[in-house]
Amino acid sequence: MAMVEISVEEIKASIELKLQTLFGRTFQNASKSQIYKALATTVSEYITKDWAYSKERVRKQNAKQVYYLSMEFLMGRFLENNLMNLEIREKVKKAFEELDADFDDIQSVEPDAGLGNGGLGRLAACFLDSMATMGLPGHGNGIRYEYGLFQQKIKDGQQVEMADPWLEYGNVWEVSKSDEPQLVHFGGELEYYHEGEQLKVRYLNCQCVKAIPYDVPILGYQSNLINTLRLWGARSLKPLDMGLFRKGQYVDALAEKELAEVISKMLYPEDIHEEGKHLRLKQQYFFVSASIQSIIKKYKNTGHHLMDFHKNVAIHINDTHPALAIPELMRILMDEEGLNWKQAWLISRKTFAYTNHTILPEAMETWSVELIQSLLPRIYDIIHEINERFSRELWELYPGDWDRIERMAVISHQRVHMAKLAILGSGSVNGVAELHGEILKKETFKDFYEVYPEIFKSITNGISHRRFLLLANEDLAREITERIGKSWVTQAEDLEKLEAYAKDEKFQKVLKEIRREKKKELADYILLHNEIEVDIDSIFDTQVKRFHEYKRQLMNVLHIMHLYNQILENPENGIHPRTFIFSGKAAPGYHRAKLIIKLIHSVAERVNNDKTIKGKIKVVFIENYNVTLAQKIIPASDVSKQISTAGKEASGTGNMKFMLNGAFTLGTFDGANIEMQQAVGKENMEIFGLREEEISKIRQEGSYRPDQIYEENPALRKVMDQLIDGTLEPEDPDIFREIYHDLLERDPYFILKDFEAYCRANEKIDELYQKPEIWWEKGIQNIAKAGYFSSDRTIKEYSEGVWDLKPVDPT
Ligand code: HBZ
Repeated sequence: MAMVEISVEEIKASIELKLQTLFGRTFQNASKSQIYKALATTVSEYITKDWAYSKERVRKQNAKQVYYLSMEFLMGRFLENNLMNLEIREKVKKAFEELDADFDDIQSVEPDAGLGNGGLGRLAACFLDSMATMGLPGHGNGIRYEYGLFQQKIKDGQQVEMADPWLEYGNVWEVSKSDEPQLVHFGGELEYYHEGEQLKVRYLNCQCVKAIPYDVPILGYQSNLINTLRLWGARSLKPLDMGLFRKGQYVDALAEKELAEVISKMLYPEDIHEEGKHLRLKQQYFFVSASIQSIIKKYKNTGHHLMDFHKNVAIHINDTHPALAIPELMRILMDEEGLNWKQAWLISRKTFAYTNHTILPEAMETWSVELIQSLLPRIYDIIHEINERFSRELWELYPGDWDRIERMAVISHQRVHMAKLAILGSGSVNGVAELHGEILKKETFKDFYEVYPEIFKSITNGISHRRFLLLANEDLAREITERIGKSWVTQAEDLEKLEAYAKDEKFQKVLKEIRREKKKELADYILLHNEIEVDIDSIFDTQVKRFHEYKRQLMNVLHIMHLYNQILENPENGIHPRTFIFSGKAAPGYHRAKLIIKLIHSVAERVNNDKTIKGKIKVVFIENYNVTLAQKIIPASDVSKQISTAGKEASGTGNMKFMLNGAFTLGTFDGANIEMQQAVGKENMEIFGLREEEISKIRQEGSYRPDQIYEENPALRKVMDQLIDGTLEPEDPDIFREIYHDLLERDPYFILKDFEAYCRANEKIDELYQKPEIWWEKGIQNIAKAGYFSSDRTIKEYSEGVWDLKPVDPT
């Protein structure tokens, strides 16, 4: 839907009317939440009408559609994003002004839809935004978790997890379709039998769960295509057992119902780590089976032949979590639609595409044969057959090479390897940045690359530049548009026109003032939530992301301790004041990551309360990082820290959001940082530290001795010793001892090795910041070159190179 024709008066009238009809209230005596709902319902009604036309248009044009299957969609708030896409944000704000109410206050009632952990889930959300904007028929399929990612509280410097019941007060944006359920089967036994020539299968004694679709409309900017995010909720098929109920066994009566519905209860909070839990496998199959069934049903309604399925449908699997979609499609095509193995396999390989998001071994999914066999007997049989046929093919290719065949087997050591299944069943496999794609080919999936080189690709990630600039930094967006016109909103490469303004003093000043305003807003937030006063003229130096050792938040803290020591030694030290900002969650069971959060708080306590350093450095940890907070923190940041150990961060996407807002990146040669630097030039980004090849070599040689670095670098030694000498937690001086020992003895993420270079890079930032004409010129250069990192470009590459998808004709 392009721009909505609605006046300020009409908006006000509609809100008033909705308040009366929904809640029996007037604007004056309505609560914030009622006003939010009245506004959101107004907007959603506009959308739903066009949604219907949109589906009709896609159907009539017989357009190919893509389904993006993902366990995670980290959507954030909908209201303001939808208002932006409908181009009525200004008018709504005006309406609120006239009603004498604060729009920000009202929109803050909306929960942040946190159905994801981090990068992988946010990427899925950005892709939905781009597909709708570009007129591409692409839909998300996932799980309607009742509880999103936990809310993080900090108590005594430690992370405490609280539930996130985000649906507690309803969700205005979803439409539940309880009359269009799919049935998903678990467990039971199989009975194979013949019907004429054909081998058929019956399921006996299985547990059946109802999957209810909840559809959320996905709008694009100035686009009249509205796509769908379909989230599946689990419902028990059995009505409450009234027999038990009458006998007074209420709890037993409810238990079975609960057992089914627990499937969509909550999001697993682990990012980059697999737990291999029974319920997690159930979640995966639940949403994958429901999605594939409903996709096939819809396809069959078009009347096309199933052998042409892949010409009309592409299915993307977001990492291996939805990889069971492959055997599930095979199952339906063979068992229910009567196709033979060869036909079903051909269609699968032409339909599916798989993206890998990490090479960390602990994230590689495998499931025990026993578990899959008992929970999904038919699916197991199909995976087994895929493996048998593949092993035979390999035997032809590499006769006698048992080692290789064993290495490549989908089922080995009594486990099913999901990445291998995903590769075999897909026509395209991709990494998410150039370096990552290369590592997949050369290392992680080397054997498979040798057999199927043509299916391997790298497609560098991107971000929704509309949410993270037009929405999150409205003033900056306006100033950009004033100079280069509005085309950048849909053609992000046009940001390049800003290069002409890089040396323009006026524009530099504008950027500086807007940054200052954003820093002021963030400082107010910090004062309110952390009770810490920060200086908005200090450098806001930010590292926000999930806590993981490979992301090296620890290196950041050690450097802060070092800087603090330096200032104590030399109080006249000429450094520019700096505020170090951290935010991010640690997986609840990830002890070390949580300890690093504690360390940041201990250092903050010490540094922030030391009057002798005259506020030269401050350390702030902002609790409960989520999409909404990202939109607040990123535009207020001067420096973006992207300091993962080279080779470990597949791409990163936070890095791109900072660049887009004109922050200066201090990063390693990792993930998309490398491409960002290629785009913006060496002088506009500070890259430091070991490269991936160097680290690989050191690892292979086994020659790394962190203890030697400790011996040779007195400043570093001092910092390390402070971890264990009671400087930080006098009451509990051993609390950080394990970190100390691990750094000294193993340092698997090369923190000590990169420490010196990291310190130098930080000094460089300090120098640069003190030369405003150079600093702000670099800021502008970064914005100008950020266009490539829009998810519009990424989606264009997927559409053309993977899905063969074309925009629908808007008329
Ligand atoms: O995906 C992230 C990467 O760490 C990040 O570099 C990248 O930018 C982003 C989007 O591509 N990965 C994740 O968020 N999660 C996983 O990679 C993951 C993979 C397998 C799992 C669990 C998590 O079992």
